[in-house]
Amino acid sequence: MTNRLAIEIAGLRLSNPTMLAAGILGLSGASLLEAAKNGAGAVVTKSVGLQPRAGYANPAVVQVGCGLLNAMGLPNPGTKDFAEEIRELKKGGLKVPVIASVFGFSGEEFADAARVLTRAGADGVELNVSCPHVDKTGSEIGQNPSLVAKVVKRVKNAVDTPVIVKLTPNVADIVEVAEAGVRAGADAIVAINTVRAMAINVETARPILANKIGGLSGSAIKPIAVRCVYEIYENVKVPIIGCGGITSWRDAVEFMLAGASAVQIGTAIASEGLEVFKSITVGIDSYIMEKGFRSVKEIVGLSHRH
Ligand code: RRO
Repeated sequence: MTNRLAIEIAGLRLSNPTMLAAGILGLSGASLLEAAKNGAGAVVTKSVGLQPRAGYANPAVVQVGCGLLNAMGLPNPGTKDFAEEIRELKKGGLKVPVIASVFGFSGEEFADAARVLTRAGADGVELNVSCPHVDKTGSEIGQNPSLVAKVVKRVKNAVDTPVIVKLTPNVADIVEVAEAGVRAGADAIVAINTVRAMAINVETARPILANKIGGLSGSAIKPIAVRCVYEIYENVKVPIIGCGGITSWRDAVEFMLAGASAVQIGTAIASEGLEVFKSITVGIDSYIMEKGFRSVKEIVGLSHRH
């Protein structure tokens, strides 16, 4: 029997279009495996760089209206240690693609990190050029199309796996950045990372996050993310992975109608638990059956007909 939920992204075969987003549970092989066992069609690791980083002081996460605000500051064990996690994970029988999210402070660092983690068994790499609150990396690269192109080219020359670029919404024109990434060889795009934001405690008059400024995720950013996917789909040919506030199957379908071939789920795991992968997958399946489609592929970009 053919699986009507199966989808291919730049050569990666997903049995359903849900993915674990970067930064959520992705710091250990065991938690990535848990997400896969709960139905994720692919898993993305926390962003990992060449050197270990402690990240920012607490409070690093705060709940705000309709979302979460974070400034974790790229805490990670470094590629050398994390390569072991990936090796164990692959030995431990992971049945879905694992995508290594990598960051660096230069194109060369991105390429070296990507090389180490793909050699350890990662099936693809996601370039984090979009973290909104760490100096000299993340959105400082992702806000500049020529820097994005430079990083993508370096990584493409370093690895044989698909290279996916995760974009920041904190730009005037996300299409321009997406096009630069694709011209440089990106195989797919993730839209979007968190929206630069802050919260202030009115009793103490202090910014709540230790880093003061952070990134907003969750339902609050969903319409921004849908708009970004829609605009990118009109202008680039590579698959788009939607990310930003997806909590229900309706959200997932909305992103697919906007042009996403798959969706990443992050913040919703905090409120819904890992069951969210199954509930979204079952909901998408019922939707395509009820609407008379044979495959989930048929709904990708459908809203552009109107
Ligand atoms: O670690 C973080 O603070 C972080 C990262 Br790497 C990112 O890409 N997006 C975000 O909201 N936080």
